[in-house]
Amino acid sequence: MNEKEILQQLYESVLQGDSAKAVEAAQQALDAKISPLKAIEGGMTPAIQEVGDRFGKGEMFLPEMVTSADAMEAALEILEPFFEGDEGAKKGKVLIGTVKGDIHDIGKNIVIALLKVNGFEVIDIGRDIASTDFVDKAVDLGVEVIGLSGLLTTSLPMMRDIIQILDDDGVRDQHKVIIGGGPTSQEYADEIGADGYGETAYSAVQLCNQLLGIAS
Ligand code: B12
Repeated sequence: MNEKEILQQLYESVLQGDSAKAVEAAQQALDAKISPLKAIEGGMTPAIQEVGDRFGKGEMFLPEMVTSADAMEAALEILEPFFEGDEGAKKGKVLIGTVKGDIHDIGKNIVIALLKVNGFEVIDIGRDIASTDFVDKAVDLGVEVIGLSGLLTTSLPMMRDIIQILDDDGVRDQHKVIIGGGPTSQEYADEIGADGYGETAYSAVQLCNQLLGIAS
């Protein structure tokens, strides 16, 4: 199979929610020396977006969205160990999680994998995390960057709250805050006073480099 066919296999397996096929296609991608990021962004992400669009239009239902998410996660497990970067460089600590009320974490996990292979120490605080927990943990661990992920419209106010709590606790200047996920935008980041917004996992790496003054 050539690259185009393998990416198509990844696309179809996620769309169909076929974990076995997704795992097989992920392995084929590695064998064909397709970079994990290309396999994700060129094959699986468009498929899961299509699933979301169909769900939004009422053409697909929750159980199908779940099996598609499972297929994507199964393939990611195969690909993630093969991300390439400069793991040796110790660039700084990033705490990242999905905000309260939101359990979407596929995107967050990709961001984490990319940050790690690009030399950041990453603390994954998980998903559906209370705003105060983000702040407490960030302070305890002395992280340079706090990454907030959210895919629901209702996640947006949580991001605002976290920045407010950092302010109230007098520690806002000790941590950079970056946001990402479907409903977020540069405009929203500006509105709540976040330090950055990233549309993709790679942009999370670029943002952290920029904010910490690291040449990339
Ligand atoms: C998969 C999925 C699920 C899975 C999640 C599994 C999991 N472990 O994550 C399941 C089936 C569990 C699920 C549940 C629900 N979902 Co859902 N889901 C999706 C779907 C189809 C794909 C999300 C995804 O994984 N995308 C792939 C990844 C790679 O992309 P990503 O998350 O955007 O992340 C990338 C970037 O955004 C960025 N990024 C992400 N985080 C961060 C953080 C930082 C700091 C930075 C810089 C960058 C960054 O980098 C990532 C990699 O490039 C979306 C549709 C969509 N278009 O987003 C709906 C969607 C998000 N879900 C939706 C809904 C409504 C729900 C439910 C409420 C459904 C229900 N009735 O129960 C529940 C919510 C449960 C909850 N409390 O959270 C809606 C949200 C609507 C809204 N505006 O609020 C969407 C948009 C579908 C739709 N069109 O209606 N969902």
